[in-house]
Amino acid sequence: MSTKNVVISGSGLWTPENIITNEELAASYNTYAEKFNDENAAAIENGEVEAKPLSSAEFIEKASGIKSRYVYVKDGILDPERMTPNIPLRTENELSDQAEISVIAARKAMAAANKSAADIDAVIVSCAYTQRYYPAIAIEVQQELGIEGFGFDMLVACSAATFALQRACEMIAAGTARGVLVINPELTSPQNNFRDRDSHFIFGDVATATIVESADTCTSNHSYEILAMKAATVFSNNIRSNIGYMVNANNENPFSEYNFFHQEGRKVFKEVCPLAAEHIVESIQRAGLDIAQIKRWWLHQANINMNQLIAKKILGHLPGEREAPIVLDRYANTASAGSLIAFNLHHEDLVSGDHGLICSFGAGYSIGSLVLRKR
Ligand code: CO8
Repeated sequence: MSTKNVVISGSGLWTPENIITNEELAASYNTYAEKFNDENAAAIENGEVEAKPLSSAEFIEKASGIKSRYVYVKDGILDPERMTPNIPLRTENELSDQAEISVIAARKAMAAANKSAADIDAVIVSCAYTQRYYPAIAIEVQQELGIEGFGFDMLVACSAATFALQRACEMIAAGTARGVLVINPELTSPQNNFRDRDSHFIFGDVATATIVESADTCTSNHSYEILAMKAATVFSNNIRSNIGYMVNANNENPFSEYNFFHQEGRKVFKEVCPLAAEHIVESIQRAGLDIAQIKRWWLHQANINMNQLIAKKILGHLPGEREAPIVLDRYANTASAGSLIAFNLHHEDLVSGDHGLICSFGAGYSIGSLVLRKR
């Protein structure tokens, strides 16, 4: 199936108003850890309980490149007695949290692409977690925006956005939809274990949206032909989040470490970097291009050292800020949305004929890429 007539024609970004700095996060975690250690001093002393080690803002920035993150709701996260956002439950008649942020990003993407609801036939909400199983968040968004046709949710952790864009591209190429709205409402903070020193700093909240359509209908000022796409998955237990609909039946504590996001960060780093580098090279070959022809690298935003290692492997040099823009310093890891935040903020300066690559890599493991050419 040729994808050459399929274009990305609009991008939207919703950024939460609330910021948490590394300093704030480390201070709150350390208060929690010191209290825990005080309360368990005797058990720690005789080896029954492990002391909680302390965190530091310096470590976080050095190990990850993250300086701060945006969160949907800040209230509760920094409270050492709670350490999770305080998000009031909405009634079934209210717009759900994820639909609300999806709609904001979607409207921006539709405006950028000069599209109205009547031009869209399908809505895909694709992210690391949806806040419920059904009705699909995508169908709620579809109704809110007045879109006819169909919508569905899909989950592929870090590669949810790239995998959904690929499905959208296939729909346009197959003629089963005229325009597809892909949204990635990444509300990671409720699943982030802020009591875990190794991961409390990793994630942030955001929503991105993208319009995919045929070049024949495109009237956008900034549009990109999809020259090639590639998706790959390899099963790994090194990044897991076990919370799910069986939690009651399992008679387990829903707030146990087992249920929250957890990872073997070092192993992930070592295993994913070579996989991603190899994948990217193949994807560019599939587009019939050379590495040197790629002007902009919109890479997954999990860890700056990871991005530098992958880019250096492929390019032979460390990429500059314009070549491979970094947004994780402000946004942290936003699961699947990171590469699309980078795309949203850093694509308008490209000129006709310039090539770029969107690539995600992470949990699953999953890797997804799209090679683009500006029209
Ligand atoms: N403060 C101070 N010191 C610390 C801290 C801290 N917060 N954490 C660890 N340390 C210490 C360690 O104890 C260790 O000490 P020692 O050397 O004495 O043993 C030292 O610092 C180094 O620790 P690490 O080896 O753990 O540190 P690294 O340098 O490897 O960095 C990272 C850790 C940042 C986790 C890094 O390994 C990494 O980024 N790995 C890849 C991670 C990645 O990409 N994961 C993907 C996750 S996201 C995803 O896939 C999608 C899921 C989406 C949903 C999320 C919802 C919540």
